[in-house]
Amino acid sequence: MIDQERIAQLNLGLEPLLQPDVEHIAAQLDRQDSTSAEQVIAALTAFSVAAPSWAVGTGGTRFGRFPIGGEPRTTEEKIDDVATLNALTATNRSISLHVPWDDPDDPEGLREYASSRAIAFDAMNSNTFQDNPSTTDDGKLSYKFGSLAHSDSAVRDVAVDHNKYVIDLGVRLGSEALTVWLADGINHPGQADHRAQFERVAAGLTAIHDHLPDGWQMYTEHKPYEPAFYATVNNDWGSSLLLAQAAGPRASCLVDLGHHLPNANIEQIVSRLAMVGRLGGFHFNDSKYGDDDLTTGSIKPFQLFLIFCELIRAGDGRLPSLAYMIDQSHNIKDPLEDLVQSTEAVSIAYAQALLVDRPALRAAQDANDAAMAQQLLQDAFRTDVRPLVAEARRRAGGAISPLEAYRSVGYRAAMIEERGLVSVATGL
Ligand code: RM4
Ligand code: MN
Ligand code: MN
Repeated sequence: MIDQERIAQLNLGLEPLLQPDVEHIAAQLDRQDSTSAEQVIAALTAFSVAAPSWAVGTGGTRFGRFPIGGEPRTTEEKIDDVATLNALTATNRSISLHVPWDDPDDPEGLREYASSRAIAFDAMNSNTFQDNPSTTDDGKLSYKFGSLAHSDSAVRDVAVDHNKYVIDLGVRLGSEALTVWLADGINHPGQADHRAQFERVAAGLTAIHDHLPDGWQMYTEHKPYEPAFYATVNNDWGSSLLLAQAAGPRASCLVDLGHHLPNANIEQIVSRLAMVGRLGGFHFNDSKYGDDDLTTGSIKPFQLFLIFCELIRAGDGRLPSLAYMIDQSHNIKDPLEDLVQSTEAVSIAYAQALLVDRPALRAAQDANDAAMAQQLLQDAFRTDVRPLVAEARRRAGGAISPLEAYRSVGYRAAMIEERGLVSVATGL
């Protein structure tokens, strides 16, 4: 674990450099009579984005996997890594588990463990895309041809039961949501009936929804392809919305930024789902081609900014309280470094979106003044808000420069020492 004293010490050297930058942007924002620097800092301080338990280990590709060393071997160690991340960023106060990659024997003990490190449990994720002997009738049933969409009701039943199990586990951990991403689909045209598959998934999700305890939410997550390469059942936001509507009032759609066909207008999708009250949350990442799971904001930072603009529009000036999570797979970077960078990118996009002069934008839109509308967006997007993001982190006890701090405390080397060079995390 990274000790806060050490972070404070590292910050001391950077503070004299940071303060003039913070003052400069504060003065700039004052002149513009827009959101003030203090308001941005307060919003950032309240914001948290969950880290996925499956992304603190190195991900693989179909071609290989190169463990980085010191990877967490247990859910406890994954929590330790997220606590370390949060010590640096002060912006990742919860972890999202994936079951059965994470399947604690003692959920209350795990909850205690996490809370002693100031980490809460975000949405639970159910895995019915791999065969799990423990939940598929001793391995007699298989998800090879689907789970909730399967033609065999016995397979559908174990998939529903698994989701109920994940909800029950989540209750014991203090989570309040379930995310359902399904690999169900069709690889070869004609292999299955589109409509029958969809109706079976809708029925399964309804049964899962019926099991939600009070106060719980459920998210349907769409994805156009992979591992099914001809069609997936929950392929896009339209299908996701239909499924959420079919499942019940507490189901809404989760938008994973990498789960769209190239050039999809994700910010418009966000607007539509928010409009009908079915926007549930996000899996942040970035991509060039498909579900690349690259560092958030590394390829399309403007898109990320526009998404946050839509969110603030939906929340009438404030960020709606949805499930904000990161979902990434790191093949060559140190996963914690990548998560630090993604968290920073999300905070930057959020801060920039807060700077948009919304009344002026609305006026420009109503006057059909496209040039002014563009300028207003660009003014916000081109503002270097990094000092505000760093200042918010500093005030919350995080690191002014989290990547540098992470490297200088030698966390990875210490973990290699403790956990070994070839430890392997469960996950992708
Ligand atoms: C999927 C999807 C899900 C995640 C799995 C591991 O592509 O993004 O959210 O749980 O990967
Ligand atoms: Mn996802
Ligand atoms: Mn994905």
